Amino acid sequence: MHQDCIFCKIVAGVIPCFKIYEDEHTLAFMDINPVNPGHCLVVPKNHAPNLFESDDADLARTMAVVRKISRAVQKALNPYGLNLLQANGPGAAQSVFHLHLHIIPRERDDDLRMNWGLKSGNKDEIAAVAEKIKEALED
Ligand code: DGP
Repeated sequence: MHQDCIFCKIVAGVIPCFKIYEDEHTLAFMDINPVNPGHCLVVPKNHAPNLFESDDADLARTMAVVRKISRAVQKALNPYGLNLLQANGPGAAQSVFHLHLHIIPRERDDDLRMNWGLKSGNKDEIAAVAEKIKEALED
């Protein structure tokens, strides 16, 4: 665990999150600043600051979980579309330096641009969407 890494703290359970899925190597949880409802993140538990420094096995496992969660999001929310996004470096608007994949459900005409402003989401709404995604994972 990296002392100053917020996602390491979430992985360790020191900071709470709306968890969707966890296994030995990977954690999926809701983004606290959702750009659209259902916006969630998948991280390897082992710290790597970005894609360049990631471990092959961790990356492969993370991507497998990204697909699993994306399927659940698709089933639970039936979005207009779904994007994956992964940022490397401040120039790419990376703000948390622990490798993570964004799963972003799209809404019709949401006019979403790649670098959106971070705005706090409504916690009750985030929790409710997390439950829907978790139910779809169990099916
Ligand atoms: P990026 O800008 O690509 O590094 O994305 C980081 C995302 O992490 C951003 O969408 C907001 C989210 N985020 C930041 N801090 C927290 C937190 O403490 N909890 C959760 N759940 N998400 C966070």
